[in-house]
Amino acid sequence: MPTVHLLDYAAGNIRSLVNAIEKLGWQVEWIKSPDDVAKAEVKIPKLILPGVGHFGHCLTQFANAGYVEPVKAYIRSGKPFMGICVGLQALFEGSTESSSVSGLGIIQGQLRRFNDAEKSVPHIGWNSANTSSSTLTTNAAPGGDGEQSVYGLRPDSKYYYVHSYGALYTPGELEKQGWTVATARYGSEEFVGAVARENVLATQFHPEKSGAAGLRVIKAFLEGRKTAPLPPGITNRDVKEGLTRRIIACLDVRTNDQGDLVVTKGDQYDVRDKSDKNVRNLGKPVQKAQEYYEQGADEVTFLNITSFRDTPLKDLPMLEVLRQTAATTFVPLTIGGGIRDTVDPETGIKQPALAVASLYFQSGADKISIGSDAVTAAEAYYAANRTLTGRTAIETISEAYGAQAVVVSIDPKRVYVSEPASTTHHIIQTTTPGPNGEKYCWYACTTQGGRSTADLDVVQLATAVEAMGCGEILLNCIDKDGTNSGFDLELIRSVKGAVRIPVIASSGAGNAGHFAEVFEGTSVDAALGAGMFHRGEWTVRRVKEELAAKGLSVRKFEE
Ligand code: 1PR
Repeated sequence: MPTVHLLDYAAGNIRSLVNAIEKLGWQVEWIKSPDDVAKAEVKIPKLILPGVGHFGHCLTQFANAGYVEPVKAYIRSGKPFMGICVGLQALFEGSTESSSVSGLGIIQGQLRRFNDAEKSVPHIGWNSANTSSSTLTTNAAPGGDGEQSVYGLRPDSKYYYVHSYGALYTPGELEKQGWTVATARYGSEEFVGAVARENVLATQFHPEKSGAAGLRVIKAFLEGRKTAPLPPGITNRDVKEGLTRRIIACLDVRTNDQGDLVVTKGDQYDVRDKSDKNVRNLGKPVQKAQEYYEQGADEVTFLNITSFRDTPLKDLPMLEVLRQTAATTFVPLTIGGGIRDTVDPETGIKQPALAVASLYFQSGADKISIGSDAVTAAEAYYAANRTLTGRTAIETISEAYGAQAVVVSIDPKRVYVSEPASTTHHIIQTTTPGPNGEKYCWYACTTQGGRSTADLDVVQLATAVEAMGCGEILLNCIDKDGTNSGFDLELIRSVKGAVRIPVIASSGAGNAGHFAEVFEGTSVDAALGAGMFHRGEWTVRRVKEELAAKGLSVRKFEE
């Protein structure tokens, strides 16, 4: 089996990259010290520099381990080199994310944070990497008559991005340095999605998480195919569309009374069948996830819904579910349930939330989702006059793996009031009055799957976790869960109005029209469905087809 070398300098979840490379029939060898790279002149035919999270954190680790000069020398030697995400950012001179830390300076330029006045930051989701014909003519060596694709990049494909900082694109600047550039648009900002020059390819997006389109790019790099003709009828074009509408399939997982780990689904969080009282069994987690991947789901989320009873360290089957899914499902995977400081049942030793999260990341998760513990942390934050301790699960995991890896899952339920003055909580005026005709409500945050309710409203929780370094909110709604009556648009607008990080709408989806309604009626960043997919009433593909017919941009599944 041919071998590619990966540089291991503690740069976050790299399991998926290994899975993608192995799927393509290559094997991975790890570079564990700068000496290994120095020997590269003879021994290392191809090198990949992965990276995720914080520029300063990654580059400091990288520099402290002594990699800067050996990697620069490797690149100068002319051997194939690929950088991914922070691995692309590392090639620049620096980033405003950590002005005191230097990049490798192979590309002249600085990275800057996206402008969050007009859009959510981080930029999370599927976007383009388009090489305009003009850049190609200047810098890539065209072969044949037709239009050329650079390293398998195609203008009709979408790639998975997750980052807050990027190389904002100024036409001609990088091209003058000899780079061929593929760009994407986020809001009004155009940024660099990928660059290529001589022996170097670097992508801001994660090819290992970008389905068949991403695997094609990795394959082209591994096989040394810098350019290839585009399929007939497809031409390079300037970037236009921007981020596509993200559709997420969610699997609530638990052990049923027979001891099997099953995908289940509740009605307003009650997962037991009304007649026989058994836990609803809607399928096997790994199989279901694979189905949704093949239907074109942009992400898959697993929620271990009973882990509050026990520590997830005991939930080894869940880790196995993740491992197996990550081996064949090349889209981002999120896992939630039980992520908090805990005690290892085997040893009695305290395990911090970061250790629990690390287990999940090593098993193939790209993001972890925190529910109950976020509520406890937010209550402590307000009790201490909005003081951050640096010790909460959100803060420690965000610090180590980056904000984009930390989702907070909120389980709110409506509390109706007759008069706004009757509570200090964030009130909305509702078009769905309460049982006694109340025209106002607030949303109380719950823990332990709705079993316990906190005196904390959803806006308080969302703003607190944003301050702690959470990168995305998964906004459920107990009143809407399993009702097939559409998302709670009032709830979504109120949370979107309070935070700058992306928000995923969840609970209530029953048909494609509900997805269209939430995307057209709110500024939400992604929408999630569960029951309608599990029961086979809708496929993700059909939902996307209907959204596309309404003019909403979606990613199509590529074989
Ligand atoms: O509190 O950190 O241990 O995490 C537990 C996680 O499990 C939380 O994210 C919490 O939302 C979830 N959870 C706990 N109990 C339940 C339950 O259903 N009894 N499920 C539960 C939450 C909600 C959604 C669901 C949507 C869409 N599931 O994710 O998939 O409501 O459903 P629909 O499209 O069918 O309407 P911790």
